Amino acid sequence: MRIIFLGPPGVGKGTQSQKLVEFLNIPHISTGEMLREAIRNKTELGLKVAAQMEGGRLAADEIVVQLVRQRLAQPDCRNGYLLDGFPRTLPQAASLDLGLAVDDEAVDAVLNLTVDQDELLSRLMARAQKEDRGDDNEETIRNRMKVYDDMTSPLIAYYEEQQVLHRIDGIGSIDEVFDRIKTILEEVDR
Ligand code: B4P
Repeated sequence: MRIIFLGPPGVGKGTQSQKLVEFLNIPHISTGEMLREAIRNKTELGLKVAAQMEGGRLAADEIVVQLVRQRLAQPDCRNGYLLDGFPRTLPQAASLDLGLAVDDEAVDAVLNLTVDQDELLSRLMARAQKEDRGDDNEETIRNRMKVYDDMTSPLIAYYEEQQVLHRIDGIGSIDEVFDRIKTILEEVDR
């Protein structure tokens, strides 16, 4: 299956993606994780994106598209993949539609995970206590939510029009949310 996880920062995309890739045995492609790794390793690309990410802004489309293009060209992506946090802008979505994936197959499902703003903020503030991420502080989090509203939320209408969008309530335990996702994917696969 070819799956996209969509949703605001902190909604639980990364958490649910980890469970889903294990369940479906497909590669997990998290652009956030790839960018953080580049920053940790101080690569040329990492140095380019560090300031944007730490300010809560998005990395440039060309950089992220290039990263995803290289990853999707790997042989393990031939039979499906899960894109976690990509696309995040309309130009990124257009590049995916224009054949970013080598196999050129359309996406089977776009999972739009939702929770309210207060819950997002509290999850991200809790994550800030556990993980040392440069983009988890209150000011940056609010900025990321605005960036999501401006740049990423238009993708909901984009994928609704393609009739592949599925809304999932992200409130509840991690396992409850995962059960909802499995139910939807069973229907898609029928
Ligand atoms: P991401 O790494 O994608 O992360 P995220 O949106 O902040 O979080 P996610 O939704 O994965 O939440 P998580 O599971 O951790 O992006 C980080 C940054 O990378 C972006 O701001 C941007 O700068 C850059 N970037 C990434 N992709 C890009 C792209 N395509 N283009 C440009 N820039 C890009 O969950 C959050 C917390 O909630 C965790 O602590 C978790 O334990 C908890 N949680 C999860 N589920 C829960 C539940 N059911 N109940 C209670 N808590 C829960």
